[in-house]
Amino acid sequence: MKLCFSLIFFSKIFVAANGPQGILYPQQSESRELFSLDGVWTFAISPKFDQDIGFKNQWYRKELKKVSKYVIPMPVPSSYNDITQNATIRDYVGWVWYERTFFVPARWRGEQRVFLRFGSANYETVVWINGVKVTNHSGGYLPFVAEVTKQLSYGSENKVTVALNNTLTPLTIPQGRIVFPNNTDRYPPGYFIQEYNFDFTNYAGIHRPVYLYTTPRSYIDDVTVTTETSEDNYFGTIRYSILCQGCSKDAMLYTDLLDEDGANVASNFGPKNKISFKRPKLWWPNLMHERPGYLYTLKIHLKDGDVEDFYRLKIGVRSLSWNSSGIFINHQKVYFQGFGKHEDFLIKGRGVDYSLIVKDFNLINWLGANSFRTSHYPYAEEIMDFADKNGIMVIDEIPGVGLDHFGADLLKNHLEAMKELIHRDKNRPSVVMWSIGNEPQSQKPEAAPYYSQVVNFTKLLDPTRPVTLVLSRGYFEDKAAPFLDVICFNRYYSWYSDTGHLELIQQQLLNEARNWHNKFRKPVMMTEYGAGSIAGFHSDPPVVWTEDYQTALMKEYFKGFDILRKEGFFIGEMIWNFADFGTPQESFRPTACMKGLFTRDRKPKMAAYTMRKRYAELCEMTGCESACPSNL
Ligand code: GCB
Repeated sequence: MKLCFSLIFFSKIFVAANGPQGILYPQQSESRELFSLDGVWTFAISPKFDQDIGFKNQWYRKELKKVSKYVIPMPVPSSYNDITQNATIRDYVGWVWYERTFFVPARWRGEQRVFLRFGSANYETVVWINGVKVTNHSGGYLPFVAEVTKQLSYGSENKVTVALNNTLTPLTIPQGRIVFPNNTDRYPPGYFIQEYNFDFTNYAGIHRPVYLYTTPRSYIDDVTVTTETSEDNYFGTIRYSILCQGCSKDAMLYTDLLDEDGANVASNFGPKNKISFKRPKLWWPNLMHERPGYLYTLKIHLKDGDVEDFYRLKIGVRSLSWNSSGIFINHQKVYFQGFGKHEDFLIKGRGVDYSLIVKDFNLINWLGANSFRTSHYPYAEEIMDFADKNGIMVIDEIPGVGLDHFGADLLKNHLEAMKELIHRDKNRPSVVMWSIGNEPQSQKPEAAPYYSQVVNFTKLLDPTRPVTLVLSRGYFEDKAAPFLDVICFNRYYSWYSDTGHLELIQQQLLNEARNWHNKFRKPVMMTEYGAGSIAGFHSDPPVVWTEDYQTALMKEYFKGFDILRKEGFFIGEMIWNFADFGTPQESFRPTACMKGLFTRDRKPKMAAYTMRKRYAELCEMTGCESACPSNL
């Protein structure tokens, strides 16, 4: 393959100014070591009415078992809620404490830097190493990292302590509030409840892997990659910029582009450059090509005097564009066939678990889907890796679910979360759209300046992807849609409205989708529709909560979707939800939200078979024929 160098060979190396700025996924390489701190940690909750005791009494300087009467083992990663038989722990709102010890090899002393990285912890987190605070983080779904080189003891035992608080307030993303009822006849003194504007369990804990990893003193701190293809897809271009930390001005950066067999496709150097080459193996979404999800490896080599660092980033080469009626990948129009999901499972709650990830991607392929939305928060990097590899397009959503008032302080936190999300996922080919939230009260006048700022900020950070916000207010009252590239809307015709009247679905769906497009002249897709069903409940004719009703309802939507698709502006259908998922206790929910195609433990309901058939037929109509399930 021909290699084309750009003109910016010798541009000055980018040296990060104020400490680590990157959040690259930790990896082993010729120059890096990686230790997992996952396992069973020690855990304690704070006394309900003395929430600050751990801070006042400096629990992080002591052993938890010496300061708390009730110390129990707790798996990491996992939510803590469903691990014990204790309802107080399940429903706990406030500060909990985690602790574990670990050894650090003596050979790490000296020339290495050491970092501690959490994939996520929900929500407010403070971390100490050997009693010294090393970092804190707000937000439940994104990674954070601290350099701990100076706080560690080398060649001996170390202790990490984490204080974590799951309380949601009007200023957190997502919002919540603590409510103290004032009727003392009915509630004991100090009684309160946590309320929030969403229906999924606000699982809490250290949810994603915890890693300790090393880098050399000078190291590759961050990489940003964008790709494009020529109109005929004959040329592919990869642009990259690399941020180096601790590097001298003479440091050199080299890049090799490797294909999936490890063969070198092109090489280049410099901190900011481009690689252009002929006949790229493109990253295609599932169903649009027989070989979806092709990934290259960008091997980065830093040489700073006698210090060397190596980092390998998986990248997909694809173009992405949009206009008023569609989204295009590699210059071909995309039709989304997928669902909203949740990170949710029995016992572990929202904790990362590879067996569930692999199972879910098997089911995604079995269904013949090409996409999902990370409703209603960013999913684990381990899940996103599978989306990249499998050619599953992702609408990557921030945890801005159900926002109902829009002040400057909230905006600040929203923008921070957006920044962290884009920072984490900017290089992923699977991410084809940013979603800046779900179902806000976007009819309020304050929603207009608020969302215009979130969209502008998002576009400033990443102009290469379209931005959406998932809407539930009517097209006639919504104030956020003018700022968006794509209109996503959620509706539950014949479920939450006109319950039982399946005959109304088509009319209501067609009217509403057309009105969104006519008013705003943007591509439109449906990001939620569906009905609850309890596996094993049946009736003919169908009634609500039966599997029969759920599938009958889906079929009415399908008829509407087919009409809309032919009108050119309607770009996708995502059912709610992939699987049943845990909710807070509510009298109208039988332990979970039951709108899944699969049960919570991934058994197919009738709806799963109906969807599989639908997506196979859709593929024949919109996908690449030889990539459709029936032809594989
Ligand atoms: C919605 C929400 C989703 C809920 C769903 C439901 O509109 O976006 O989070 O789970 O409705 O089942 O009520």
